[in-house]
Amino acid sequence: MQRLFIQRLAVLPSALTSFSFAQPVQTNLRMWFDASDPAARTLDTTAPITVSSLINKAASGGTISQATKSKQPLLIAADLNGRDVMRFDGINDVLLNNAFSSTPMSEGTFFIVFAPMSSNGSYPGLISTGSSGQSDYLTGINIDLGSGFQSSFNYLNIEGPKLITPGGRNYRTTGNSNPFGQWHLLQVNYWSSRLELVVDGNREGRVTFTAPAVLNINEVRLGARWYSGSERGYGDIKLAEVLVYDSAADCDTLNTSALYLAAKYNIATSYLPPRLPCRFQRRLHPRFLRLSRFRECLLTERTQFRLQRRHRHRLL
Ligand SMILES: [Ca+2]
Repeated sequence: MQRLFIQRLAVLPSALTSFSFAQPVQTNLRMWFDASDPAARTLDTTAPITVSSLINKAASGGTISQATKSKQPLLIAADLNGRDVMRFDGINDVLLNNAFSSTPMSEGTFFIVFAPMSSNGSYPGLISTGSSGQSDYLTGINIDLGSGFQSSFNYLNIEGPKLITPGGRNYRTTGNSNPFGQWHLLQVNYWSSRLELVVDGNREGRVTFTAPAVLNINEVRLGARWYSGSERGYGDIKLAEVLVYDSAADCDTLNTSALYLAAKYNIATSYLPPRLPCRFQRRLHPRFLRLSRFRECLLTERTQFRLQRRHRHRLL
């Protein structure tokens, strides 16, 4: 039985890595900032070349920008799988819109393709949102690298009004650490009853709660934060692309959009393709599904597996 299971599992990697998607799921997509897309960005071509604005490619629109050259992130051409990315300097670089939207999000699912380059503490930000002029950690969300000096990517802090333990918390699982300069696909679930971090498709920290607070997006920042009355927490990071859904994304959305980013930037992840073709689903052993860290989503696949077994004669 064990051998049979291994044989079945062995067919998976090549099958799974062949999946990729040309576009992320558009339903409930609230923000889509893509520095790799020449049509979605404005550059200041005075050396060094910098990014002065990014349009929101999601249907609701909006632009994040920076008029001051010295505060614009560098454009680094063909830096990641042949794609252009941005480098925020950790000193004063930020792209922002302080009148992004007055309609808050009840939940949020964030995907961020980024590389932390260093962290000297003071909560260097990847992304920050909140009510106008009010602290992100009280009115929106902040995803940052934490309060203290770090020598590797071993700390990721997530805060916001849903959180029951404000003041900083490391969502990287104890013992997990990656060198600075390495690219990752982060997924942050800021859902109605829980807040959790997924790094390259592997679930790490999680907090559950019942706070019904909304997530305000009057102000949106990439590369910095706003709290205690001023802009601060500049991140020394590279950023390629950000997707934000204003919902607890379903499994198909999670996996489709994650695989779109993973394939585009050639980042190894543990995401599974949604709705596997019948020939692969038949080979999925339930034990494999139980082993996965991405259990909720795989329950859908398991259900599909069972349904397909039951109705194989009709599906094949
Ligand atoms: Ca600068």
